[in-house]
Amino acid sequence: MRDVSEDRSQRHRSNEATIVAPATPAGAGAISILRLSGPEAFSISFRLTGVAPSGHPFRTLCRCTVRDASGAEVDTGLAAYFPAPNSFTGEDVAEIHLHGNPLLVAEVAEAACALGARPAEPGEFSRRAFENGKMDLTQAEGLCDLIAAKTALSARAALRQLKGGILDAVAPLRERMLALQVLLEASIDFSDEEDIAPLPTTQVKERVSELKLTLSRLIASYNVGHILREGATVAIAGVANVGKSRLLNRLLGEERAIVTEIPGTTRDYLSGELSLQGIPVRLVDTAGLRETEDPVEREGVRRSREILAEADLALFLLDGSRRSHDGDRRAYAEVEHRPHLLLRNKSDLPSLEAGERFAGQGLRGALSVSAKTGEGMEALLAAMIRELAPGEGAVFEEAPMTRLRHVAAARKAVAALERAEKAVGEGLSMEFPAADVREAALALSELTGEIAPEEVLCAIFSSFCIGK
Ligand SMILES: Nc1nc2c(ncn2[C@@H]2O[C@H](COP(=O)(O)OP(=O)(O)OP(=O)(O)O)[C@@H](O)[C@H]2O)c(=O)[nH]1
Ligand SMILES: [Mg+2]
Repeated sequence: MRDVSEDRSQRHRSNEATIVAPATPAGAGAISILRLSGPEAFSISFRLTGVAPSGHPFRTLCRCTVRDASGAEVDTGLAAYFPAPNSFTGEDVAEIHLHGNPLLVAEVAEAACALGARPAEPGEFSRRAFENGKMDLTQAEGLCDLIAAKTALSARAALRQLKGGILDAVAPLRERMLALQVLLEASIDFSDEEDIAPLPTTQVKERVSELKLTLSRLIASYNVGHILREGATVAIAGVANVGKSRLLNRLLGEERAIVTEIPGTTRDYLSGELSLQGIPVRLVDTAGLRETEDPVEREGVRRSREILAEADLALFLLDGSRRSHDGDRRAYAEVEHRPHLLLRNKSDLPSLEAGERFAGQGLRGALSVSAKTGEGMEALLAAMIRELAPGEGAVFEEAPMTRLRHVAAARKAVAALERAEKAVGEGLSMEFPAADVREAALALSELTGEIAPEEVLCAIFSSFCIGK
């Protein structure tokens, strides 16, 4: 893992308290690990296990008898010591491996507290790692996401973030901003000295626009990043009776939705989850988009529109066994300008209009599928992956932005750079763009947590589980 201790050593604050918590989940298992971090971690562990830190090589496990605070035997186990600063938290860390009975774990944790430790708060180990410069805020988030990832691909993305992927993209940008700020300030200070040329405006503009471009690429990576972290919503849309529900059932591999030949069967939306080659997907079947007098169906259509508005991708279905009509075109107008795939369903039936055009495009470009026989499903899945994770290889090599927090900070930086551009364009004194560029750099410092406010840090770390 990338160590950022130098960047943020000023943040270091010594934690007086020694904390203790199980590092393994609650419940019975082969083993459970109790972790201690802080100035007393070694001495408390020594009292509990009899393993002297000085008499035993660091970072290796040593067999021991575990005792409670009164010295009574509780278990046989293993102990290991990780001295500061080469530990997860950057402090002295001791691990005691016990047999996996929650009662034993609670007993030994209590004994540790009797000897001077206190129970750790949620995320407190990670928070200390962050405070001690072992990782930046995006890496801490990556750690949290790695533990929570629902698919292997999500886990890989979280791992890249944990290893410093976002930090590696953002830190050099901030350096470039600070360097530009210095140059701009220099041109103010020396503006009355004739032999020092101020930075030409064109060069300033060029540098600012390069920075903006890189930031906008990072912001765009959120499209894939948030899908990897939270999963994508894919909505199935189209007029009544085109086979939306049957397609949902086909893709989920179960009879989830009611399918009938009666138009208007689906009134409410319903959904199921699937993994699309590792991309977590929530697939939503919606009520057919049509004007109707029936208040129940009308409410269903309204909800469908809401789902469509927030979906990452829409699968728009036509019934390939009949000519498309105005209703299809009106419904299509609702998805046309959002990410969507056009599908011609019921390919098992004879097609009436092979050369038909729809909404200005040849229907030949539409994917031909049959929810009934499964024909065209592989091509459909491949197309969905292409839409949800464009440039799959390239994007997945990097660590995309995964949270709105990242995007908000990057947008703040872009806005500041735009102000700088404007100031330069208006020929204002260089101190104005210099201040704007500095503000952009500060926004990136917020992203990595260098200057994150306490509430932000609390919100992030308290969402971690105890022992993390
Ligand atoms: N032959 C054939 N029939 C299909 C196919 N897909 C759906 N159908 C039939 O078309 C009719 C409508 O299917 P549904 O899945 O209920 O259609 P829907 O779009 O969900 O309809 P609403 O819920 O009313 O909006 C049913 O009789 C299905 O069996 C297909 O690929 N081939
Ligand atoms: Mg339906």
